[in-house]
Amino acid sequence: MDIVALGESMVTLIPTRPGPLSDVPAFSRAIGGAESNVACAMAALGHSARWVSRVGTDGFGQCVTAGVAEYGVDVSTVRRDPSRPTGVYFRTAADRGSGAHEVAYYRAGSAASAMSPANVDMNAVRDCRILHLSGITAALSADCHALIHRLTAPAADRPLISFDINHRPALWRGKDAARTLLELARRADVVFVGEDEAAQVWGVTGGPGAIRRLLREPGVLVVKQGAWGATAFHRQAQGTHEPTATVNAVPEGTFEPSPTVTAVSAIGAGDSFAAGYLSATLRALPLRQRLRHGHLLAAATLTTPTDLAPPPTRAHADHLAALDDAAWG
Ligand code: KDG
Repeated sequence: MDIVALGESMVTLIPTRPGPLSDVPAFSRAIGGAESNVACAMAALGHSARWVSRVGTDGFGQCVTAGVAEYGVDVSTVRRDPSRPTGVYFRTAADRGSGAHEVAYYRAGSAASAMSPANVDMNAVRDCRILHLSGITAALSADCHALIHRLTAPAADRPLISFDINHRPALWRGKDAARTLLELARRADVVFVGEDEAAQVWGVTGGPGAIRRLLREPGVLVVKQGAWGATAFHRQAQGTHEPTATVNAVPEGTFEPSPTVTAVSAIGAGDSFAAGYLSATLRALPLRQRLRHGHLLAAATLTTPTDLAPPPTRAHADHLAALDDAAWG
């Protein structure tokens, strides 16, 4: 597999009109899950992708699994647990001023929250070029945390570990998000984090360079800076699929501005960004092109109400990413 993504996916209830959860009268059903969002976008771009997880035997488990499979993702190792439900979450439309969403999770005790090193097919997880994980899974349960800890353990033959911090405060109440997320990020090869997210979790406010120092200079660090752009640091070759010569990294970090779009909802945009960046990494494109592919996929999701938008085709994305700097500035 080019990529394996492990994590919980849920039925997502999207409001049919703006307003607080207390007022919204009806919702439409979609699917969401940070890691499966990445797998779906990668599959849509032509990569082989697998999603590894657990769902209930309820209809929602069937719906989520079928929805991910529709993108061409391998779901053959997703296990169904008759004793636990599939997670569900509701959210509001983005607030007009702040862009924030009100989110209500119904996922405590879900089938995915019972994932552990004992009930997940570890060979299916490790048999890939990139293993994509996120901080969400570590927050779900002690077993899930143990699983992520095991998968990020140093090992000579492990795949490239991509880790998106994905700080979800609602999942960390009473738990130490800062310490856990820092420890996991320091074990990863490629780390994605929002500049605002790093400030929220770790209180680090000195920009991308300060985040890099805190994380002890991971092989690749991508700091997302919202509507402004993103900065990537690339320390060294990350495996045989990563010819250093084509990367064009600079020590102070490579900044690439975001295209200007009218955002409908930011939920899922970070996953799309990661997919674009990782897809371009697998294709050994230069660093600026990796950032541009990340921005292009994020723009597609930003402009839709759902957690994942079908990405542009690879040929279309290549065309847009190759436009000159004036079009990107
Ligand atoms: O990144 C988008 C995800 O947050 C969304 O799809 C739902 O996985 C989700 C979560 O745990 O919030």
